[in-house]
Amino acid sequence: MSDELDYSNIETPELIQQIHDDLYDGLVAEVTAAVNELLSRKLTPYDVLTRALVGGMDIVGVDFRDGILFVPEVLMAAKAMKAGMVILRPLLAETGAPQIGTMVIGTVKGDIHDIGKNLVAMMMEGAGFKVVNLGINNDADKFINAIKEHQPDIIGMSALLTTTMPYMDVIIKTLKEQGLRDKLIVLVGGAPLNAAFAEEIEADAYCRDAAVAVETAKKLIAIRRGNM
Ligand code: B1M
Repeated sequence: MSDELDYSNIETPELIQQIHDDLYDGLVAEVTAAVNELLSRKLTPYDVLTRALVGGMDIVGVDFRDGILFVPEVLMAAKAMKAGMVILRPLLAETGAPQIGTMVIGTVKGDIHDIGKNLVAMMMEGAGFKVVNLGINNDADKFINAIKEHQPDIIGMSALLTTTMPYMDVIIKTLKEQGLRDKLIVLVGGAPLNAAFAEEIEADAYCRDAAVAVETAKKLIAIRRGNM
């Protein structure tokens, strides 16, 4: 139980290392307690997110790729990561920034990876955007319906698989067919993507990570509104 875990005697660099290990082992209570301990030491929520949680998930990713970890273990790691994100979400959203615009974001059809997409959603909320998070496995109709309902300034699409990233092209083509493309800023992201792919499918920008997504969204909104 997290109440029984006392990390107060561990130095910060070792505690970050401990989170990497606990995330790897899918230990929800331990990750929760260690995240709270780091926050109590006045590390920013963003630092805890990037150095402890994202850093830990990077290690999981390498061992998954190399066949050292398998899907059940990675799912447990993802659960531990999400437990940490639950603590950080309100803190990242608590900046009091004025609302800048609305974003509809989702992982595309065939893809169930949602950790990175949820991070982007959290960081966008923290930067003052209203975010409508469609979740995973979204086909073009789901994006179109959400656009009609929420009238966003931006849509964000996420894909983590080389087999699902081409579906972003289908969504952009559908937006064009429905006369919606030019009204929107289209941002794409996910580990297998790059700027050349974004250009090829005529997205407005590729975002390497959540911080870049926020920066890019703010910049492109300012340009659209003639403030730059
Ligand atoms: Co999956 N998986 N996975 N997986 N998984 C990868 C992506 C993989 C690279 C692992 C590997 O081999 N090294 C590999 C893909 C290979 C490829 O296509 N090139 C892979 C595979 C093969 C699979 C399965 C096919 C495995 C199987 O079943 N045999 C299967 C596919 C299921 C499906 O989607 N249909 C599968 C399943 C799973 C789990 C369910 C076990 C789990 C997902 C749990 C969940 O998300 N709820 C999982 C995980 C956790 C991973 C890894 C290990 C970690 C992904 C992650 O969460 N990273 C991943 C390896 C890796 O990426 N290193 C892997 C942390 C996250 C913070 O980073 O998602 O990159 P990331 O997001 C970043 C940026 O990319 C960017 O900002 C984020 C924050 O900084 N970003 C955006 C992301 N989306 C954005 C959207 C934007 C902007 C920026 O919009 C504007």
